[in-house]
Amino acid sequence: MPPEQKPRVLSGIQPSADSFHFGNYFGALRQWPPMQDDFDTFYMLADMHAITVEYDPAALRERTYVSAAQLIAAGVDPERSALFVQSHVPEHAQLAWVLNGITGMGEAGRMTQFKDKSSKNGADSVSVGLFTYPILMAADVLLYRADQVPVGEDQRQHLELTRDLAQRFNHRFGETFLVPEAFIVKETAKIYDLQDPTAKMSKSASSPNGLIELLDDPKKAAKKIRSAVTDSGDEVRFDEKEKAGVSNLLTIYSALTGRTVADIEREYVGQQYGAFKVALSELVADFVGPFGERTRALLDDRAELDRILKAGAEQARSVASQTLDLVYDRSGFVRQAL
Ligand code: ATP
Ligand code: LTN
Repeated sequence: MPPEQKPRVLSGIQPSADSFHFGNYFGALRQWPPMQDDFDTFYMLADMHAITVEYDPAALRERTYVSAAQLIAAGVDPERSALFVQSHVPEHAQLAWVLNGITGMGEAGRMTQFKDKSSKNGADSVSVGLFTYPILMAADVLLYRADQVPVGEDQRQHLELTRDLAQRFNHRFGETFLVPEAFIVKETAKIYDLQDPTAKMSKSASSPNGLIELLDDPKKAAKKIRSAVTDSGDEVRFDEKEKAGVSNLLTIYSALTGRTVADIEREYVGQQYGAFKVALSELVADFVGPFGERTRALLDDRAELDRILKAGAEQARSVASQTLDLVYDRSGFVRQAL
């Protein structure tokens, strides 16, 4: 199929850490490369989202490159996808402003991620940018008229808001946006912290041992798996309520091998956690080792990364500018004389 006939996908990730973690990877990123077969794919480094909390500019710049390299190492193919940096495409900020005008304070205030983050940091230290973050995210998606948006469970509510805003704009100003769907893989929609298996694996985890980073040293990653918190029983069985830690490890095992959870349970019948954790720790080390090497090799050629991101931004802009033109027109802005 020629690319213009394929349905579109857009997703984004913030370059807000030195490495992506297993939550990002299994929850979202892993879905990105296979979607290149059937969709016209746009993958974005959300640097403008990353400045909504306190940050260091030099670190942001470096993390943007490291993030681009990790996406390519994970299988995003710049020949088949537009891989780009959000701030290279000014239409994102421009559309976000228009959408600000049709978003209610109340509906923005109901976003649970904002509520969680602001209650953690104290409401006074939270920026207006963090509050309007989901509106920028809606702009990201709607500019490309994306059909599907592959993300983890924690982004579902933001996608609901995106859908609401698309419908509202279409209703008030005429059909303009496509109403997108969240693409969430149930089994891996939420990966939990290894030290606190009731909390989601997150960059801002309380203990660094709670998350496997894709750029972790393989030995360190293996050790984190061996010392993951499991309950006091000894049966390798999937039971999210009673055995949250083991269940999380089973999810990771299944995702890494493509085997079903039931099949893995069967292999470990009559064995204790030890053998299971050792086997998983080896799988994890075998995954992060080559992944880190691929990423570091890509980072050795910054000029090539710059070239890839430039081509991606050009491709993205050619689509985004058309949508924005239509939006400005529908919004009643006077067109500049030619
Ligand atoms: P964090 O909480 O680690 O700071 P985040 O959700 O704020 O992460 P991103 O790095 O932008 O920010 O997330 C990128 C993608 O990873 C999103 O699609 C998100 O849903 C997904 N994701 C993040 N954590 C997890 C998790 N623990 N399980 C499943 N998916 C996750
Ligand atoms: N807010 C998202 C990252 C993100 C995104 C997007 C995801 C920014 N823009 C557009 C999908 C579509 C997060 O994962 N924290």
